[in-house]
Amino acid sequence: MKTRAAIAWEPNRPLEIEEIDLEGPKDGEVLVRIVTTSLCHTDMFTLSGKDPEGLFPAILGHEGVGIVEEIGRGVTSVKPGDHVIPLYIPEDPDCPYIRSGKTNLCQTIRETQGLGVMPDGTSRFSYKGRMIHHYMGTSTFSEYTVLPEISVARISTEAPLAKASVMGCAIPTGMGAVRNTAKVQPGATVAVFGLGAVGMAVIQGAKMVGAGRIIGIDTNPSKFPLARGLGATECIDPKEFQQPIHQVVIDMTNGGVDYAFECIGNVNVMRSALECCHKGWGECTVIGVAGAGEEIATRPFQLVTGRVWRGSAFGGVRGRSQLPGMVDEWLRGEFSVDPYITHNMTHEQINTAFDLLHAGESIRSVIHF
Ligand code: NAD
Ligand code: AHE
Ligand code: ZN
Repeated sequence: MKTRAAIAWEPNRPLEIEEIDLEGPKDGEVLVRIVTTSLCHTDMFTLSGKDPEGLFPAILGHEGVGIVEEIGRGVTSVKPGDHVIPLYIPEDPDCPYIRSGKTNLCQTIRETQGLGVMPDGTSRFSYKGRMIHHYMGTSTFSEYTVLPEISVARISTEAPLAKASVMGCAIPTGMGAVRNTAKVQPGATVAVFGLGAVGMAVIQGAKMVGAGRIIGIDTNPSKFPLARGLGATECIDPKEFQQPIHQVVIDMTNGGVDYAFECIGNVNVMRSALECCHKGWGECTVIGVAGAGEEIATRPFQLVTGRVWRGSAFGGVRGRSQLPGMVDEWLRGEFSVDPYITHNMTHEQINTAFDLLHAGESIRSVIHF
């Protein structure tokens, strides 16, 4: 079949919308019509050429929602008409990682996903006979996309598809990092570095679990009103201080925070986020994604004296078994996705979404097909 898709031909080149060829679902695969997709910083990161796994040409996009149109042989858990969120971390109940109960990092198709192909080693996308890579196993910047059955989460048909794309990455990532990874305790003091959609979801999650103080930190103060609206008790701009930001936070909190989250992808800030944690117990969760060759550093003494450094992917959320429940929380009014959606646009305007995110002017742009 044909589908209109935004092709990333090479790093740092605007996406080009073309009608491309899409092969139908093979065994164990599903064809999904994407209704909306939103732009996450990680798509921009990969387009920048800094992603060691970045492959071109590719159909980017991993934060979306759609409707199952067709299923391949052997697919039993979804059917045409089901509303689904594509999962860049699948959930295969037979995966030893999933069976361990210790992680959401299903490895069943991780290798082929990283190579930009389906589990059988081939791509479903092509343009004038040239193979185009899948991205993160999802490729939601296409009107139609093909995914493995284990890479879709069936959600309530009550969820408005015009908004649900943000449940494909930002919100579960931030909220999940608070609840599943750091397990933030009621009354805790929390520092959130980076107030994009992910940082905002950390703030919202921290408020939901009853954190006492939530300190939002960003070099772009235009993010502060929304951060406060979602639950930040204070917001600070590192540029306004003479001292390093970790020291500022330590001074504000009588020795450091209980939990810090890095939601930027800056290795220097990852160090600050660790070092603003309280001696003896403070825990830093790294969510931001850093470029090829970049490394984190600190004095080991920071860890010896009780601080913890850990990371979180997709908020530790197991997509098929836990994401539908998070969508239900949204539908019950336990949180709102509306504050995250600062812009709505058409597929043709997708490069504007990149420009807005790059300029720090959007939280999430939702692209409607
Ligand atoms: P975003 O671009 O919307 O937000 C980043 C924020 O960081 C911006 O508000 C920016 O002003 C701020 N910032 C930049 N440099 C700063 C500095 N030195 N100090 C303080 N603030 C600074 O991005 P996003 O979509 O919210 O994603 C955030 C990060 O999380 C990215 O690295 C993204 O790739 C990553 N991410 C990871 C996961 C995961 O599962 N681990 C999931 C989604 C996104
Ligand atoms: N490909 C990059 C890493 C990118 C990365 O860390 N991806 C996160 C999700 S970011 C969503 O916005 C993730 O899920 N990682 C787990 C995994 O298995 O990829 C690199 O550095 O190679
Ligand atoms: Zn993302």
